[in-house]
Amino acid sequence: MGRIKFNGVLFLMVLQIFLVATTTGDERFELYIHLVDLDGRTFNARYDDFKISDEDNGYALSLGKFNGTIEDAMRYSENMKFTTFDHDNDEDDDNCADWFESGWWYKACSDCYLNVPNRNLGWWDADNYISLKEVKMIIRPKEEMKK
Ligand SMILES: [Ca+2]
Repeated sequence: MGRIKFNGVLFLMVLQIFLVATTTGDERFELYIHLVDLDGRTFNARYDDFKISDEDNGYALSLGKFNGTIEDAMRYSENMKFTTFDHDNDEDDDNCADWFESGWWYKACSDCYLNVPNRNLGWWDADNYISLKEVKMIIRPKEEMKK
């Protein structure tokens, strides 16, 4: 199973391009995250109103309501701006993007690590850090919520 090595900016650009290209107004998007741990157990985390603010607001994250089979670990990053190597928007004394070699909506730093090239991918579930061998982030229109 290969792992795509996005740098933070590319990752953001892909997200932004998708959201801009597909948003026609008041559509909402669901973020569906599929996780597989080292023992092959699968989990999912779903957020029903995934949004990223514009560049002027630092691509801040908002998530909507959570549903899933694991803890709501991404919530910790909600409202955080995106941090990259050259834009330290996190609350840590250092730059979390430097530590983890990738961009993310870091706070100090994160409760989930889904985009880290040289460390274990992982997700905090209560007091357990679940190491992951596979992560998929899927963004799809929330059809039933269209006005
Ligand atoms: Ca910092």
